[in-house]
Amino acid sequence: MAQLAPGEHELRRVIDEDREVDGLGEQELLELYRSMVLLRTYDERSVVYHRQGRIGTYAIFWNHEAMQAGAVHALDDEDWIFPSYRESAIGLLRGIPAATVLHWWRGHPAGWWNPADYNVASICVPIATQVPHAAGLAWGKKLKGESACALAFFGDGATSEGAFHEGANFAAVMQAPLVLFCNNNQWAISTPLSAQTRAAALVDKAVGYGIPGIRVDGGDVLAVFEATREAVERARAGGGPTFVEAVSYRTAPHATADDPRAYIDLDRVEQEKQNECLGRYERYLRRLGILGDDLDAALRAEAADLLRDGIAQAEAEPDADVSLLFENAYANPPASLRTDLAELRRILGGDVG
Ligand SMILES: Cc1ncc(C[n+]2csc(CCOP(=O)(O)OP(=O)(O)O)c2C)c(N)n1
Ligand SMILES: [Mg+2]
Repeated sequence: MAQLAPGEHELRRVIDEDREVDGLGEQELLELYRSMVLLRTYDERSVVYHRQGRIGTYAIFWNHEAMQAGAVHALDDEDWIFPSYRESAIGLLRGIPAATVLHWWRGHPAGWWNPADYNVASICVPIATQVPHAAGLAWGKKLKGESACALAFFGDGATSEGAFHEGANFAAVMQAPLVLFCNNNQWAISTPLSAQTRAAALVDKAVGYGIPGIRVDGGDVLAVFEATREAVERARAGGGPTFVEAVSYRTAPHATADDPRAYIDLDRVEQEKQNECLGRYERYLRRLGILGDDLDAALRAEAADLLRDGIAQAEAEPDADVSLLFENAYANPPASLRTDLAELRRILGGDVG
């Protein structure tokens, strides 16, 4: 079952083939678009907020929106999402306020949420460590006889990590209801995919775990939706995990602290930008006559308002007490921490906390 024929390296597509996806009516197609516009707006505003010094270093996800929205729309609310920093705003699609995610990027504790409130785990920065967490949760759901599954987002670089292997192998052995969703944007900061693996395609890794793999165009939201839905249906039916490789190209810097001009082919970036995922989907919906100028403008204004309110709310939050930097690090804090905290308060002029 897990053996992939060479032809299966081909990317599954919907938009470019001008076909339709079963079960997606006009309303669902527009909901997908709305989610992508929300994510795009969040991302573009966040780069501006960073430049204005209003949030800290930020991991840009421009041109990743199709992968994120397509995957999440294939889930039910009971299903769990395990994001990496690249999917930091994924919770917006589950009702997490924009202010909460912006707080997270401002390093404020108000940026933490209770994962069980939204079935969205906390944003994971250590590469691939969310994969075993997701495998464990999915296995737990199976043991309890519940129908929910879990989806873990991770990058191409993450597939070289031990935690990815442990999570994928464990989920496969336990037949846990897990979707291993790989955002293959072909870069891990400055490391290209060619230096990451000798595998012809990342989806080939599925064979080693004895699980099915699907390779899909990550810039095609409908293809991502369809592929993820297939993986989710298999998981719910007791068929265990699926590896989804969504192939795209990182057209923005890794993060606001990165300058990719030192290592990336700028012509290739420009070429990929021409086919970026939101514009591609917008053109598809306009072709079908589902989206017009007025509705598009209304959806974009709605997202812009949400972000304007979100940043205002985040900035209105009082600073956290600096003692938080020292708390919860040691069961028995060494005495030096107390002097360090006193020194920090002295430096800050005693006006914080
Ligand atoms: C365990 C660990 N090692 C190294 C890093 C530093 N680091 C941050 S992002 C990154 C690249 C990850 O690339 P990829 O998995 O392809 O995800 P992408 O950023 O492209 O979404 C690395 C190595 C880290 N965060 N965690
Ligand atoms: Mg990557």
